[in-house]
Amino acid sequence: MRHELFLALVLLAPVAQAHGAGGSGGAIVLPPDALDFGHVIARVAWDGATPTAGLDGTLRVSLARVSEDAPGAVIEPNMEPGGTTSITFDESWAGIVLRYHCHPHPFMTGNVTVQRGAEVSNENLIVRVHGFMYDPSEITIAPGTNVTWVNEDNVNHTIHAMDPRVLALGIPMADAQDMLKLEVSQGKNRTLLALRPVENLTGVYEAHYTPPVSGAYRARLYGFAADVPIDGSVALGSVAPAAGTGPPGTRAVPEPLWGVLVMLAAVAFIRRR
Ligand SMILES: [Cu+2]
Repeated sequence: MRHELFLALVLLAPVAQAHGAGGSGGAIVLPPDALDFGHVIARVAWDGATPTAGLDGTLRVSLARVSEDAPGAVIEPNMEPGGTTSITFDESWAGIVLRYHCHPHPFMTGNVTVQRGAEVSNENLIVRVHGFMYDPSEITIAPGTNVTWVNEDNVNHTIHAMDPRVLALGIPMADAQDMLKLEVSQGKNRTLLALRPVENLTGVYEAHYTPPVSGAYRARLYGFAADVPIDGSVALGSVAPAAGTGPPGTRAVPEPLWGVLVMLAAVAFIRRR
């Protein structure tokens, strides 16, 4: 009897293992700055170029739930490195906002607004897919415009439409806004920022921040998203010195000067005694 049980366990173990590991389907390749919390993937980055000290910057936080059962409508199932996909948005698209994302990287989101009378019309608009982003991610075009996505990354991407099933991929604000904190730090300076939703993009939030000084900044995202505990930090890159402060290095001059002054004061103090 015991032998039978043992045998059953030995035979079933690989099955159970395969079942557990098989849930993810294809391997998900995440960009180096993605924060992987298991069922939730987060990204925190400057929205646009890294700002200059003293100038307004915007941080973008993208949250996505990893879900294998919500693939959405497939526009491009597999765009290999160097591959392209084109769609002509004809008159039937007028008034429609097409929201899309990359299935293996659900934090990659974009949308196409098709509007009669829009400035961009009757041309071929290129959307570059690079650095795990669609660029530009939001476009407004007139019917008749052709859009071509070009994959410049060295991993495969997809274009999946955000139908209602896929909208569940983004983590809604009611959950994220109240449960998540975004802290930006530089040296000993720490600032807690409020997250605001980006209109029309589920799971994408932004926070406005003016870096006070130049230097290397980090962001820490912590709390809960979709009941998953979140705590991770990413480098935000180096903020450039404020414009008009001269070449780099000039600001470091006062520091050694202070050192000399303190030493002179110390010598004077000791001599007096
Ligand atoms: Cu992708």
